Amino acid sequence: MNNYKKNREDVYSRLKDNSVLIIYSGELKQFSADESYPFVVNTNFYYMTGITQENTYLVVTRINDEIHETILAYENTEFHSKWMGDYLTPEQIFDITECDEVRYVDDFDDYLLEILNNKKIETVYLDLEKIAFKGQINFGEVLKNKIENETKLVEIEDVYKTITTVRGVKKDYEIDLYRKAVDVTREALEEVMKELPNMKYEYQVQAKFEYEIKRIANCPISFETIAAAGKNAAVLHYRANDDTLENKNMILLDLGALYKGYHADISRTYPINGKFGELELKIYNIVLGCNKYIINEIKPGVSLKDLQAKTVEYLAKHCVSEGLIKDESEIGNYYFHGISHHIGLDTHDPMPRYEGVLEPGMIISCEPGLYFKELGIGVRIEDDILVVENGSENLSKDIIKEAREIEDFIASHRA
Ligand SMILES: [Mn+2]
Repeated sequence: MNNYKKNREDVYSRLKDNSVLIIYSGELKQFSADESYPFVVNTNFYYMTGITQENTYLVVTRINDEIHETILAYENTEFHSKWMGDYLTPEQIFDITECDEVRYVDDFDDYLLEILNNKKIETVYLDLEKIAFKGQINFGEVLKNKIENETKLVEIEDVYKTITTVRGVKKDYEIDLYRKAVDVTREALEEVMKELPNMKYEYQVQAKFEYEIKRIANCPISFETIAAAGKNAAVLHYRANDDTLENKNMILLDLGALYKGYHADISRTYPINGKFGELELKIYNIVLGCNKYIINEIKPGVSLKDLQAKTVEYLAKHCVSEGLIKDESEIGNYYFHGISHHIGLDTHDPMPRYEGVLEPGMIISCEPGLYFKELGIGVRIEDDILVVENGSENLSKDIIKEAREIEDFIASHRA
């Protein structure tokens, strides 16, 4: 049984009998005349099928515990093949998904009616994730309205939390892909460090990283690269990357390579000229100490809330003892984000169990930071951590972060 089929089985095992599950891959968004935005697949659909093609449905009926899986996808036309290349053929879809049946997506409405007319079907499961973004269509909602217009005899249930809960615990094949995403990020960061002392602008650091991940493994970015020098590092989601590196001591990089759907999410803070200043080093080492302390605290049974409380306590205590703040209550001015989030098919993977506790197989970030804007200093050090039976494994442990190691690396590769 292949990975995607196994993922589907793990979801079905939590659903009721005499039901149908319908998941949609999403639509291509028009950009201008004949250009569209790059297609971003619904990650729940991808998790269950391995397909990244637009306008594709997974429809699964379960009747008297008999499961039947159908994929509905585009039919190739001469015109489309000539201009854009081929859509997946039915044979390719069988190969990727190991589903039972492939139909053309033009048949979707008829097929839906056929299923709803089956008197055995009592429940329809849809991905009804409520996204509050203005004006954006939720395809689950569209489908829900359509079904409610056709029949009042079925109960519609949201399957979003079920799928994301299954997704929360990563399978071995996913962990392998994640390791690859982190390793590409490591290799690219090393190339960045080698050239850093010769660079003049934040965007050159960004460009170097993004070029390298593309060159190494054809990876796109996990999210918009943050390359924030000096006081810009105090802006959490700094996007401009257009400032000069001149007269700034450090640059904060928050970035990652996206490998086959899996998002590395790494932060490192480097001295631009290759050597940490005294004050910079003091702040850097508090954040590094906190990063290592929290990684040690990550284990099954612990919640992200516990980790956050420990982070605040650690940073406050050390900032006071190093004379950076007078009272521990001031720490909120210099550390003001969460220590951790789940990572996987999304950079911020859905967290249905945010209130719950960590389990083996979950992958989370560990990203303490300190931001002293008035000093022109911001530091964040972020690793990607796999929760294992007896604690945690730092998947990004090979991306160097000791101040001395960074200085030595830059010095020994200086052009
Ligand atoms: Mn992060």
